[in-house]
Order: sequence, then C-alpha cells, then structure tokens
Amino acid sequence: MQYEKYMKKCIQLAKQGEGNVSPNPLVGCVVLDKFGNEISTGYHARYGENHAERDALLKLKNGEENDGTLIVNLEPCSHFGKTPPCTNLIIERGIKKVVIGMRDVNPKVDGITKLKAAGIEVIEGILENECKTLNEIFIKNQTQNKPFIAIKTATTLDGKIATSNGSSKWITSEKAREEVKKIRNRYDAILTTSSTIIADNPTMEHRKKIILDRELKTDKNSKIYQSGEIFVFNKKNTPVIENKLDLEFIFNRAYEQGIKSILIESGGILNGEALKYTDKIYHFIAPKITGDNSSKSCFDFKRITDINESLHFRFAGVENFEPDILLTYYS
Ligand code: AOF
Ligand code: ZN
Repeated sequence: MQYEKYMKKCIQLAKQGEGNVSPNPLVGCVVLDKFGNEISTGYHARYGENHAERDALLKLKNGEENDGTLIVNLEPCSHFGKTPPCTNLIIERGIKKVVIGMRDVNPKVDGITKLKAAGIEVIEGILENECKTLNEIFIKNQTQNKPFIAIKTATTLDGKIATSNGSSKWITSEKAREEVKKIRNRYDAILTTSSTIIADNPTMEHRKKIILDRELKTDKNSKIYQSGEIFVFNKKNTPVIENKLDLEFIFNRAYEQGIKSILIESGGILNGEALKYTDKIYHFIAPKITGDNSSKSCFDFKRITDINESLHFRFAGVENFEPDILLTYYS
C-alpha cells in the first residue's frame, strides 16, 4: 500500500521524541501536497510542546498543503489539553485526506468524527500493529492506569546472570550494552535493588532511578546515587509482605509521581517477584556457559516440578548484537 512507507516514516519520526514526551504518546507526521509529493514532516518532541501534526503543518507557510494528505501514526486530537486540538488546524489548513495508524485510546479524543464532519476523508489502520507497539506504554497507561513494566536481563546460554560468587562483568558484549542504554531511554525510570547495588555498584545512567532497599543497607556513596532523581523504597515508607517490599504499592506510588514506565534491571529474585506485573522482557543472551549449577539464574522464584506449569510468554522478536542476541517477549 502506498501509505505504508509514509507510516513507517511517521514511526521513525515519532521515535525522536523517546525519553522526552512521557506521559504523552510518541507521534510523527508526514504531509503530502495534492499531487502526492512529500512537503513536510513533524513530530512531538517534548511534553507540553506542539503535537506532531501541528509541528508538520506550521512549517508550511504558502498554502501548499491545501487539498493535501496528512499521515500520522495516532488519531489527531480534538480536545484542548496543553495544546489546542490538532483537528482544528488540519481543517483550517484545507487538508483533504487524513491517514491514521491507530485510534487514540485517550477517552478525551474523538478526532476521526470531527474530521469526517468537516468533509475530510479518513483512512484508518495503516500499520496498526506497529503503531500500537510504538505506543504500548501510552496504551497501558490510558487503559489501565498503571505503569508499563519491563525487565531487562542479560544471561549466558544456560540462563545465568552471574557465577556463584557474584562475578558478572561482563556477560554481554559492548554492542549489547550500548543497546541497553537505548532501551533505558524509552522508560521513565529504571528500578534496581540493594542486592544489585551492593554486588555490582552499577551507575545505571538515567533521569530517574527507583531503588528497593528494604533495610536501608546501601551506601549513599554508591555510584547509582550520584546522578538522576532517586526514589528509595524501604520498610519505613512501603508495606512489607512476607518479608518483601510490596511491589504493587511501589508501582502505584511511582505512577502517582508521574513514572509511567519502569525498566527493572536487577537480579533473579526481584525479576521472579516482578514477573506477575511484567508486560515485556528484554533478554540478552551471550554465547557463554558457566556450567555451574550454583550460578545465579535470571528468574529465581519458585520450584516448578511439572514443566507444564512454567510461565508462558509471547515471542515478539529477536535481534542480533553479535556475538549476542536480544530476545523480546510479552507476557
Ligand atoms: C501528543 N502528541 O503529537 C499527539 C497527541 O495535553 P496535550 O495537549 O499535549 O494532549 C495530549 C493528548 O493528545 C494525548 O494524550 C493524546 O491523546 C493526544 N495526541 N499527543 O502528545 C501528539 N497527536
Ligand atoms: Zn494533537
């Protein structure tokens, strides 16, 4: 289909907003003139700033968009939020056709009806699955009022994240670790535990860091505390259930504080506990084997005796970061 290549471009443009638009969605836009020539592009760059459609249209000053087509990965908004409705500007500028990737899940938005009422042709559902994946965080937030939770782990072929004495640097290669930085940027906060801080003293460069430290055992001089905004959960400010900090409470509290997505980067015990809240798993695998039964596993939570009782996940993709791979799963 002729519009797919432009929708792909919208998705690419939208990704330029990663790390800056939360809690808003990632949105990109392409404008074609009445002959089908691309005349402008735009994207939502930062929370509170222009939406993608407005960004693309305001770059045009001579009316060349008149009778043109606007392609956008999300249904244009029709409400007054931080910015005025995009539908109004689209109508004012004489756009004839609007091509949309997915409908907006925000109940305040009903742009399609408004556009159609103004006589604009609307085509929906172009690369809809890709558009939904792009905004999986926004969709979960809007439909469930909960943060999107992901786990990142990096293991050997035998599923180990460290040897029995805790040695873990480095399992994966430089290339894979560079990718981890990109993944982190898509999330509002990273989350780790006192055990990981004490064992590895990681920096985990990020804007926001959630630290689970039940007994307040971590040294405030640890590298993780030296940058970013820090949120510490401990037994004084968090309910404890069976000797563990209540994860649901932590996720809800984080959400109230504007953290709409969390990337967990910790050990097998927390990973195991967090699984039931987890939406997505990023699993890097290095072609190495520790061969030691007492090495630490990436998900360490219960002993299953019947293989049919294993938890099941939905395969989402595999990428090559030679010599390592990244497997992605949804729960
Ligand atoms: C965006 N960027 O490019 C589009 C959005 O408070 P506001 O005015 O920024 O409105 C946010 C809502 O607008 C958002 O929840 C979504 O439903 C809709 N569309 N949002 O941030 C965009 N097109
Ligand atoms: Zn808008």
